[in-house]
Amino acid sequence: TEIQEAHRTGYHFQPKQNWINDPNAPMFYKGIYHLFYQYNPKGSIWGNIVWAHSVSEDLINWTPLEPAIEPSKPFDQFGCWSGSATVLPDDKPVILYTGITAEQPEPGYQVQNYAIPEDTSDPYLTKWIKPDDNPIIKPTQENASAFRDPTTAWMLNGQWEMTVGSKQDMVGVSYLYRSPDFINWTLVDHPLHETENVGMFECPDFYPVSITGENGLDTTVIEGEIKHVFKVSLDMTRYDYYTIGKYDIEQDIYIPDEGMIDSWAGLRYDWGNFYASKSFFDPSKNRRVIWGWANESSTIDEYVKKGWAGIQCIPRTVWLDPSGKQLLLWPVAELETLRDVNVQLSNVELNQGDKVEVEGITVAQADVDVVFTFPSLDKAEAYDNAWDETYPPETLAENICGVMGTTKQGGLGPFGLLTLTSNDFEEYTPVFFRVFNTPNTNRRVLMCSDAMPSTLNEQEYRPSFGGFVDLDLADNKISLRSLIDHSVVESFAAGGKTVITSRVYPTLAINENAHLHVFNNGTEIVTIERLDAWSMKNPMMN
Ligand code: DQQ
Repeated sequence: TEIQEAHRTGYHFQPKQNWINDPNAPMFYKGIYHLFYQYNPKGSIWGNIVWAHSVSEDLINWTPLEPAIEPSKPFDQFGCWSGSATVLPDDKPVILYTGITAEQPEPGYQVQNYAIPEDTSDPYLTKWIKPDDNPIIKPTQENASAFRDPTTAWMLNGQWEMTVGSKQDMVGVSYLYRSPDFINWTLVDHPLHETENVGMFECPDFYPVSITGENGLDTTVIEGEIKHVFKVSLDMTRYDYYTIGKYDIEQDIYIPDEGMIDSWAGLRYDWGNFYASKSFFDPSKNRRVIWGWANESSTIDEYVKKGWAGIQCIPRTVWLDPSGKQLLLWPVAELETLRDVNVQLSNVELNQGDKVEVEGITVAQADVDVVFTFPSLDKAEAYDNAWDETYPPETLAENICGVMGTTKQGGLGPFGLLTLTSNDFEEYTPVFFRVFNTPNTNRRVLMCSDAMPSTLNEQEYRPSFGGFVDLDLADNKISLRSLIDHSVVESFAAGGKTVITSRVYPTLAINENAHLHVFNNGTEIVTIERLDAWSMKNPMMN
């Protein structure tokens, strides 16, 4: 049981016990942040799903309330699945969610429902009512078992619009609905968007981003100096993919920008364990924030034994990269209030084979921010073109990370952090870069977060997650921030260009027996220009 306790996170969102999955209907209302989430009140595997509810003033310290929405009526008696909140004019929040009305056809007969607060003057929105005119949207015969996760609504030509995830065979479909009053909804004759060969669109998210700054925008903004983001969670690969494009309000469709890859090989919020995410606009700080769920990577037996499963990743501010070609994601600034003891390094040279230990903080619960520099790209190792033939585009980065781990010496890299390291390196979770010499600049910088050596327990799922970082390296510099929290390592490269979350279960590198090192295993010298590492305090966590 000591190990089970050791794997619980300190500052990541989780309830006291039991299973959690998707974040639902995040919102800011009368000074309070709300997070609802899919929760099994009866155990630590998926099932009996209700909407659990917690509130916060800072997105970091959380107080639990009673579940907001639970199965009770014919329109949701077999489950209350994911959905979203919209704050209507006059400060009236409404939740749209998927109700399961029958167990057949599997995984359940799906309708869309609404719920409203009993008392809108209560900033905690403690009690929710499910009116009797539910369900407000029924599926067709064909999509009854694949018709779920309504989005936050926006307004077009004086009517509300929102979209619901679905599929037709292997085509992912985002059905569009329209309503004058938020209760009577009609299906628009064409979807907002559809994508071939990807399967079910789970948890779609559709929102504007500014092309002139980092500020976020309310979902009702549909015109101006903006682009739109369309995100879906694809259940066959279990990643959150997005494209950037245009919401064409004449045709009422979303059109990805030229050059966007609208498939499994497309852009991801996170190249690791991060799913079913949902964003919201925070008017108090003028930002858009994304919540995403990180499932366990251990066996079901282990969830049952430890009595809990699943965490929410640290909420991330999201905005458009100045290139317009991708998003940037960065942990919300409030996380920094948990920073405690600090240690720093500066101008430390790492030769091939060097490991420098970072001591003096609680490295199993830490925030590490580092900038690496190097003299030039001259020693970058050759990119092997055979990889492009061998691996499918959607797993290319991960496959290269798998074959070229930290122990294979390179030219410029591998270099980076060895997190959650045991005394004699029996266990370590490396987060690192390898730079390749290739004419394809999109594949020059590879970031890896490798769970393979993370634990001696070979039962665990230990993927070598990877993603490319779209960076020209003209300044011979790259930054890395890792949030380490016992069984999770969330890492952000180059200011949030590429993000990877890994769940890991060390058997030795736990609590005070965990170490942190900075390493280089390339022939080129790499300098730690600056490193800051902090112990992280425990917030109030449910
Ligand atoms: N989880 C919910 C569904 C959603 C899926 C059920 C995504 O509404 O499609 O718990 O993880």
